[in-house]
Amino acid sequence: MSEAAKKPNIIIMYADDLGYGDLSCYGATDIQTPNIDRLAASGIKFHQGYATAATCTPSRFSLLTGSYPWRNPRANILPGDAPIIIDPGSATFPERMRKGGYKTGIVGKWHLGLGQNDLNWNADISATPNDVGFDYSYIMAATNDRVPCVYLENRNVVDLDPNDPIEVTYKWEEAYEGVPTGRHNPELLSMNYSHGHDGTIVNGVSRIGHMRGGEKALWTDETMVDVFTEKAVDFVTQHKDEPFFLYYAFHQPHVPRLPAPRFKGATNLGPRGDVIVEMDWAVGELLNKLEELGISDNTIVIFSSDNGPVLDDGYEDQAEALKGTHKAAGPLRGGKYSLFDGGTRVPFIVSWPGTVNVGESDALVCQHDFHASFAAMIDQPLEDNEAPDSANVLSALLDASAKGRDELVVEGIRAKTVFRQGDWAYIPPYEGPAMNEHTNTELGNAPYPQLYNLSLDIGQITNVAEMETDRVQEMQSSLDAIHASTSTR
Ligand code: NG6
Ligand code: CA
Repeated sequence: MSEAAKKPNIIIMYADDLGYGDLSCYGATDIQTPNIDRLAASGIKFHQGYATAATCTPSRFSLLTGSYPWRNPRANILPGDAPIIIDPGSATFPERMRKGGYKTGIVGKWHLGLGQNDLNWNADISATPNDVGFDYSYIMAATNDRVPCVYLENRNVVDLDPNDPIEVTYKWEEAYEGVPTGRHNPELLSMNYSHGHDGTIVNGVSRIGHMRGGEKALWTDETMVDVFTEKAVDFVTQHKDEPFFLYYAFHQPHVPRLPAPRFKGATNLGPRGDVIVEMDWAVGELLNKLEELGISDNTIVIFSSDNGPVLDDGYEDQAEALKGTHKAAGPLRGGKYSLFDGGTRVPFIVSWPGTVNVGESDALVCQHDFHASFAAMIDQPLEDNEAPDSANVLSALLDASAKGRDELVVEGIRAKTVFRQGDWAYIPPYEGPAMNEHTNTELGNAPYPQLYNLSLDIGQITNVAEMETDRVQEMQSSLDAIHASTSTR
C-alpha cells in the first residue's frame, strides 16, 4: 500500500439527536437528505451501528477515548461551565491520530467540559480540545440550548470585547440582575420553551443557564450552519496535502431548532425536519469540497449521530404536532434517553470511495471502536491503558460483508447499561419511571429483567426474559464482569 492509501484522511460527521429513521437513505420519506444518501451510496450503510449512550456527553466521551462512558462518573450531560472530563495529555483517539502524523481538528459541538476548575471565559482557557489531541478547534462549549452562546476558537472566545467580559452561572440564585430570562420575560421570546430552558434569553430564545456580557460574541442560531461549515471547509482545504482527521460535530437537529431562512419550510415537519435538511446541505458542501480538492478517494467519511431522536426536547417548535407519519427512530423502540434501541442505534455510514466494499451491513459496530480500528489502520500500536473498550473492527468498517463485534454495552441515562450479545439485548431491572413525561419517550426502566431477540423483534415488543431465564442470568453475570473489569480490549 502507498503511504497515502495507508493514511487516508478521516472525517467524522456527527449529528446531534438524529434518529435511525431520520434520513432518506434509512427509509424516511418526509425528509430528503440527498447528500448523506450520496455518501451511503459510496460506502457502507450499517444497520447495527451504535453510539455508546443515549445522551450526548457520554457518547462523545467514548468516541474520543475508546472507553465506555460509565468508567467515568463525570460522563453525564454537562452544564456549559463544567470542567473538562477527558484528562489533558491522555491517550485519546485524536491524539493517537496526531502521533500517527495526522493534523487534527474539531468543528462544532464539544460538550465535554472546559478548563480544570479554573474556567475564565475572558482569558486563555486552560483545558480545551487542543489539550486532548486536537491541533485546531472551533466549537461551541456545550449545546445550542446552553450558555454561553458564543464560539470558541482554540483557547479563546471569538469576537470577545475585553470591555464586555462574559460571566456564566447555572444557579438561579446567582442569576444576573437586569438580564432577561425566559422565566420572567416571556414576552421577549421568539420561541417559547416547553420545559426547562427558562434562563438567559439570547437571540430571542431562552437557554439553560445564565450569562451576562459578551454581547459582540453572541452567536446567531440561524447562521450557525454557515459558520461551522465554513470552518470545516477551511480546515480540509488547509490540510489537503497531508493526512488530516476532522471531527465535524453538527448542532442539528438538537434544540433550539432554528434553521437558516433558506431552509425554512424545506419539509412539512416544521423546524426539526428543516434543520435535518440544513445539516444535509452542510454535508454536501464538505463532500463537494473534497471532490474539488481531488481528495475524495483518499478520504474516509463517516456519518453518525450521538444518540437517538427526540421530538419535544424543551421548546414549542411543533416537532410533535407536525410529525405526521414520520418515525424518527424508524422501527426502533424509544429514543434519546432510552434503554431501548432507539436511544443508541443510529445512522452509521462509512464511505471511502474506491476502497470500501459498498453495501449494507448488519455487523455490530460502535463509535468507540474507531479509536482501535483506525490506530490499526495506520499501524499505531495502542498503549496498555489506551482505549480500554475499543475493538478493532476495521474489516467491518471497510467491508460490508465482514463481521463486527459479538458483544456491546450501551447505556441509557446515567450509567444504566444494556448488554448486547449476538442478537440479544438484555436490559437489567432498573428503578425509575417508564416514561420521560416531558419528552414523551420511553426510558426503558422496568422493575423486572427485559430480554429481546432483535433479529426477530427489532421493535422490542416481546420481552422473552421469563422464557429464557438461563440466558438472562448468564448475560447479567457477563455484564457484571464487564463492569468489574478495567478493560474489555
Ligand atoms: C437536557 C435538556 C435537553 C437537552 C439535553 C442534552 C432540559 C429540560 N432538557 O437536560 O433539552 O439539552 O439535556 O442533550 O433542560 S444532549 O444531546 O446534549 O445530551
Ligand atoms: Ca445529543
